[in-house]
Amino acid sequence: MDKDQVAAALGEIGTLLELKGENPFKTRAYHNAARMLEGLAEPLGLLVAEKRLGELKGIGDALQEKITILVGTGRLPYLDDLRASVPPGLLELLQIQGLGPKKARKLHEELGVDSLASLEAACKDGRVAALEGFGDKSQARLLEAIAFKRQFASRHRLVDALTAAEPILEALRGHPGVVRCGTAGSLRRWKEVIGDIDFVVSSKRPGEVLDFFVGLPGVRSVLARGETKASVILDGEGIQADLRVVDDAEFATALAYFTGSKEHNIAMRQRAIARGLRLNEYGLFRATEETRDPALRVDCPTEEALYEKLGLDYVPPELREDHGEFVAAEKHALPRLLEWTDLRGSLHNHSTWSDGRNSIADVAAHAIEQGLAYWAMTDHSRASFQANGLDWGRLRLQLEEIADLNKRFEDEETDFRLLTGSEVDILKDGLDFPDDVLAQLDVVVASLHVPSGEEAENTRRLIAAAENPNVHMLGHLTGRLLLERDAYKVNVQAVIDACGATGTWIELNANPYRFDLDWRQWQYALSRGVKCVVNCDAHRLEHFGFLRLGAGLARKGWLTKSDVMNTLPLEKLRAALAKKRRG
Ligand code: DGT
Ligand code: CA
Ligand code: CA
Ligand code: ZN
Repeated sequence: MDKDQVAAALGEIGTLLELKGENPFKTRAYHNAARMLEGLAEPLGLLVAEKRLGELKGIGDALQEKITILVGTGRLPYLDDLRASVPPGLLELLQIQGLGPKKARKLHEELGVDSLASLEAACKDGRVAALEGFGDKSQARLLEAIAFKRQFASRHRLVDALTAAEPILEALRGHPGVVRCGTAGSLRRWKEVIGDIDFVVSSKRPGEVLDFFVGLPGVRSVLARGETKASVILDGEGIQADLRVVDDAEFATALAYFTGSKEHNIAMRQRAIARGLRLNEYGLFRATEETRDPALRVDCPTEEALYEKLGLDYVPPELREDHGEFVAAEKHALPRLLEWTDLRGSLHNHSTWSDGRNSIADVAAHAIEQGLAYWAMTDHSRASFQANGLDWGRLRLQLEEIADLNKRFEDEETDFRLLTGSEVDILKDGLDFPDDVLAQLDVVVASLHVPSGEEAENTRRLIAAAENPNVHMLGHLTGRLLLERDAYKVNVQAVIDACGATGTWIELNANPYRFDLDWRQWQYALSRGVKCVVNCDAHRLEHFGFLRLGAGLARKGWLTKSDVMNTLPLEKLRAALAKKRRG
């Protein structure tokens, strides 16, 4: 274990001791030691090896011993025992704003509260208010905090869940007792917002794998640990992760079951029943009753085999939402979905000219390194003054800089090209640049940054922008920020219709806060003949990674390579951009 992991373990001990009502000096010693280790300049391993832990302030014999064991073995039986002695629901209570270990303990001892649900019940019937040290106000605040946690803290943006899940999946993969493993649930379906992370593992030694899982460095606390499953809270945002361990013969059906969605599963079950079979998390069985009898098992070594047995083409996880995938899979009519490597560049991006972090030269160098073919610089227009939007004077200078850079790429025989452009603001009465300026730009993205409160008004402005022949695409059409801000009021279908009628493309903004237009709208957009552009809306180099996220959301929207304009090679893209202008 490294020092951060040891610090986390000590902090957890402190918290658990507090929950148990241990003497405050003792609990504080653990928290102080944790903080001290976090700030430690020397490698902790070295201090341990040279037996110099005692030199550290506040580290007595007991702590020295525990730190030495943690560094050496990565485990601490003392902590395991401590965890087992505290009801898992109590730890969950600590995630409630304004509820520390002391109060949680009191609620537990006096009212028997041992979970969020029982705390909520105790608040609702007034028992918390009656408790000494709480009162009406704090009861009301707790209820609010519970509601808030339900609504937000238990939901996470896809990118945060992916980031939390990836190292754990890697670790599971590396465990010798693991045969196959994968993520399941909404994460595997690439939902824009995730409740909890689900892992499925096949193994002959479930106990060993579960021990390994609950002891992983990224695990903050253990909510439940059974014979074949466990639930934990991960470090960072505190995302919950569930792990199920199954026999390898059950792996494919378990993976399918826990991938969901629930709606998709229900339809799968119905199809099995219609064939005289039974489908559950343990397998597909020749039976008319619930069973787990291996003798009745229809061999399904892979998900592909399972789908085939039910008369279906393989349905990619992104499409498992019961949004028409069964009809298509039956008729061999599922689309061949976009791959993120099909994307050759992004057509909506920013640089230091407006509110981006990196210079155009640095952005271009990075794009070349990533093997991309083009990258449009669409900095903000002047109405976005808070984002340092460009007026025509500065835009003209930017065009010169881009021309110089492109000249250099040409001289160096690099195929990559920068495209000029603007993310032009959609104002009350038209666009922020006149047509003669827009006509000089390679790429024009029109975005509504300051919406009105009226649906009709927002819809009117967006349609007017779509009708402008100089506008290639609408940016982040609804303005939503996931888990932060709802979409502004807008008649999305009417705007899509206008885009269809005018040949205007719609962006799938791949920023993980946005994923706008929503995946649920693309089938309708496709039916109106609207093309998509998967854009990073990059403000810094790390945002290039959004291409992969956005491509997943495009897949979820049933989009194929030919539906997405930025899969085109440069010359074809230029032709398409020009054609859009000719109408
Ligand atoms: P989330 O975690 O809220 O973002 O959404 P999911 O889809 O990951 O849901 P979760 O974690 O509760 O369960 C994982 C999958 O397990 C779910 O997609 C389908 C399956 N599942 C869970 N409960 C049920 C159920 O009651 N019936 C059926 N048919 N499937 C279920
Ligand atoms: Ca889940
Ligand atoms: Ca789950
Ligand atoms: Zn924007």
